[in-house]
Amino acid sequence: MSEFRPVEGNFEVTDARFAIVVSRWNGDITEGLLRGAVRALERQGVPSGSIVVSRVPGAFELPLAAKVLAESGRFDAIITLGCVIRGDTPHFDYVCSECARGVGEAALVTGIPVAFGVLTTDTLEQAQIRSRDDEENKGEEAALSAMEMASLLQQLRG
Ligand code: INI
Repeated sequence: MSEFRPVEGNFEVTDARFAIVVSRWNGDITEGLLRGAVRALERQGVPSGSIVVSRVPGAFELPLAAKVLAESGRFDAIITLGCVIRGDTPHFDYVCSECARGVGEAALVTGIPVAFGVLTTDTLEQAQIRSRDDEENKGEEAALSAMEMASLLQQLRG
């Protein structure tokens, strides 16, 4: 059996810079996601001076802000945080799909990782569970993904 040299991301990202874009819609939830994301970054030793937080009105606006931040060349990864609750809006599907598509496109056109920390839930209770200050916090998960991808791309680019 051949030995392959693994090329994998890790969480040694103390010299990396991160931008977090947070939507103000469902602010109680998105601020919980933000606390989780910052907690994860700081746990890995990312200094607060290497984290920029920017706010947008709603999840629909996340992709453009993420793209502009990625294009700035100042960040190794972007983290988007938002919350869309099905019961709150008849255009739930449009907001969610456009947000997800746009976040993915921002990463592909800029070559900078953009993590998708956007909750799309049926109820407020489901969103609360995923934004609490515990291990289920999805902001934390998005930050972990951003760190791993920043590290992986550094290695892939040599
Ligand atoms: N934006 C959200 O982030 N979450 C929602 O639940 C939501 N609802 O319910 O409508 C929402 N709408 C606003 C949207 O993201 C845009 O800000 C708005 O359409 C202006 O472009």
